[in-house]
Amino acid sequence: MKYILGHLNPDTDTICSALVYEDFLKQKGVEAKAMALGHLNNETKFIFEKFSITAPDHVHELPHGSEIILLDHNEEKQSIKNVNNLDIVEIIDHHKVKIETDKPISILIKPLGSSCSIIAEKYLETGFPSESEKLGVGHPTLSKTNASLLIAGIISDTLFFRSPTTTQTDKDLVEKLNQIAQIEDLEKFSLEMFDAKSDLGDMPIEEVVRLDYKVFDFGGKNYGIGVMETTNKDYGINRKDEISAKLKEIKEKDNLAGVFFSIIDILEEKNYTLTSGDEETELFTELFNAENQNGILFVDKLISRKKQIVPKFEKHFTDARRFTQKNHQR
Ligand SMILES: [Mn+2]
Repeated sequence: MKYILGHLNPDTDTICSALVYEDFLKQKGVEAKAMALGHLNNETKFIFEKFSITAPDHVHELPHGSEIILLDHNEEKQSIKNVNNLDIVEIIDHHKVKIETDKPISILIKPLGSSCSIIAEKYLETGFPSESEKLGVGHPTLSKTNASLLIAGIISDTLFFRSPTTTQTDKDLVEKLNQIAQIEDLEKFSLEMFDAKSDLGDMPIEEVVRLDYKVFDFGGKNYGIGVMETTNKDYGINRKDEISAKLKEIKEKDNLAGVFFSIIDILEEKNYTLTSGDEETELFTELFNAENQNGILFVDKLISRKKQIVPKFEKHFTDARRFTQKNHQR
């Protein structure tokens, strides 16, 4: 059995790509099971209700030596707890590569807007057959529901093509997929998704922060970066003091060098960031030329953690390390 695992704090792309890939592998005659490393967010729940999908089982740890496929991530810190004693047999992802393996494995990493795009391309290789074509064992076809799930993943990760991570391929794939999915109004569908994601009610603040949260190793130090992609930015801004206090707490508790939390207004494409302390505020302000608005760091058009935020940090810490090394050599 191959377990297909998306990343911790799962989002729509990670869940949908894993589920559809499970179906793809099964149709190829491979025993596979998609599992979720955490609760589904409200956007994913909305999708599952809309298309009557059963949520994948949760998993916290797997038995030693289990075969796993990493989907939508390749970093240990974003993966299942005991990833180190599991057997990674395959990786499918669209993030920067940061992995070392002890044997050759199958790796498919593409600079596309979502992992669902990469899974969609697997069907494209065989001409995008719809379910009605009944090609027989070993020739996967795409059901209406699965085509819808792939569209949902692409829309979610690219913020319906607003994110700078979007490629022409993502747009072309959505058009092709929708010939099977037949979603009437994609714009309307995307707004329903974003509104569902933005509806957090009285969720405890720690859950709010960790809803879309990842830990990164920058120059040997660990930093947490959470984002809240929303159509209701005031929800986060109104809770800014609670959030800042929680970021400080998480920094201590998880032994991190710093924690950042970006409220991202999807429709206006604006970023409002909170941090775990003065040093972090200074760093963020410097890196992104942010404007301090009553304790919130405002940056226009900064909406992608993957393509805009993380690379800036990476570069900053790599340059800093080079500088120190050079000074040591002298
Ligand atoms: Mn993704």
